[in-house]
Amino acid sequence: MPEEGTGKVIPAGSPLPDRTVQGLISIILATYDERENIRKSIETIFSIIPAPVEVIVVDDDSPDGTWKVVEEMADPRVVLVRRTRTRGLASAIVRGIVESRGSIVCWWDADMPKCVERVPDMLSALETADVVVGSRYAEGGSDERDPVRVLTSKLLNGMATLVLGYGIRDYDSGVVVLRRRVFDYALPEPSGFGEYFIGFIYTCCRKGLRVVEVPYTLTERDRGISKSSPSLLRFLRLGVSYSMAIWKARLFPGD
Ligand SMILES: Nc1nc2c(ncn2[C@@H]2O[C@H](COP(=O)(O)OP(=O)(O)O)[C@@H](O)[C@H]2O)c(=O)[nH]1
Ligand SMILES: [Mg+2]
Repeated sequence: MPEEGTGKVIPAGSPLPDRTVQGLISIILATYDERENIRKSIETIFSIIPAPVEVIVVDDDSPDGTWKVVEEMADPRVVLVRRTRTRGLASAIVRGIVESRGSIVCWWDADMPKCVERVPDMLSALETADVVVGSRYAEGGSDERDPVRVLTSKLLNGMATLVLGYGIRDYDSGVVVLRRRVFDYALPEPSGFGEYFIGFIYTCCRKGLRVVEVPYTLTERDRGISKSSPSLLRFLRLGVSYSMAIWKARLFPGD
């Protein structure tokens, strides 16, 4: 697709173009077949998180019509991005970042309204940090999903903590609250499922940003099917991919 040139030169070392709305909290929800969860997730956000808040739903043309539910809500605080030309969790999060305007940016799964209850504490922690990760393994956190998923997650995160360090215990949490300026230092890699989180958090730590964990409890999804473990094969494949992401971050950290 041909690019339109503007002739504008951005000076070396400039931060990202600044269209930030100070004080606005942008919350990104990537969705695929979350028809049964999305309304409650959005309503919970507005009932718990202090305004001003914008919710950005990035839906990949879900066959179950998740996008339609959001469209019908017709809430001016909600931005809907319906992607039809690409798919994937990581690239959806990045698209949400591109659309966001808040000086604080957050994201988590669209199937877990319960985790929103921890967000006020995460926002308080952000007063003295750049990145706040919702952590199942910090003191007080827990994982109440089925034992196989809990064990796999513990093994992966145990390895990540050993290999990557910085005291982070939940390297693939996927629940985060951060300051927009973090994107001047690190951006998630827009490919794959939840692997992006490992490299992203590691880069934030490596670049000297203040990354802290706040405990939360991960429960089974309210309704619908998990996209990371709809089958044993997909689950195992992702396990290998997450392990590789840990080693890739350590051995080929990039700039
Ligand atoms: N936009 C988009 N979102 C996705 C895709 N796959 C999963 N998601 C969303 O990513 C989040 C995590 O997926 P989920 O099924 O909960 O995975 P799990 O938590 O590992 O069981 C949920 O909000 C999903 O709806 C995708 O291909 N595109
Ligand atoms: Mg989930």
